[in-house]
Amino acid sequence: MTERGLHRWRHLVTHLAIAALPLAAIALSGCSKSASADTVPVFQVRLGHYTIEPAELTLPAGRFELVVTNVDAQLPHSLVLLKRSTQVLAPGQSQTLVVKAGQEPTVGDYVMFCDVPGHQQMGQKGVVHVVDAATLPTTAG
Ligand SMILES: [Cu+2]
Repeated sequence: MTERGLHRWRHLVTHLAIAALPLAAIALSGCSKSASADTVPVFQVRLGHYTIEPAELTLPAGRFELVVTNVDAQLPHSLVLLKRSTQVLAPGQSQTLVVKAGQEPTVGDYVMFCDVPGHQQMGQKGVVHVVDAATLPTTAG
């Protein structure tokens, strides 16, 4: 590389570095922003012997994951929440329902229940309150 060529090269590198700086700043702030926004709250539901624990649940609309586990040692169970449902889970099995922005259930109160015949009548049901995520406390307690 000639002296002149080297100079042009350095000039170009400096320009690239300056041009990249604002991009890097945007990328960084974008990252930290989306990191918190992408942290989807995860809730646990345990299907017991004709029970659902907790029997009452408050969920943020449009962004939550519901980990449903059959903790009953004997019977299969499922969980139905509006149009969403797990498969029938064998004892010990679990399945995660993922609800994203714009998806049901939207804000409101719903019944969740086990869809195995007879189980809901035996009391295997609960209440879900879906609320605007902004109204939920950000920290526990
Ligand atoms: Cu059941």
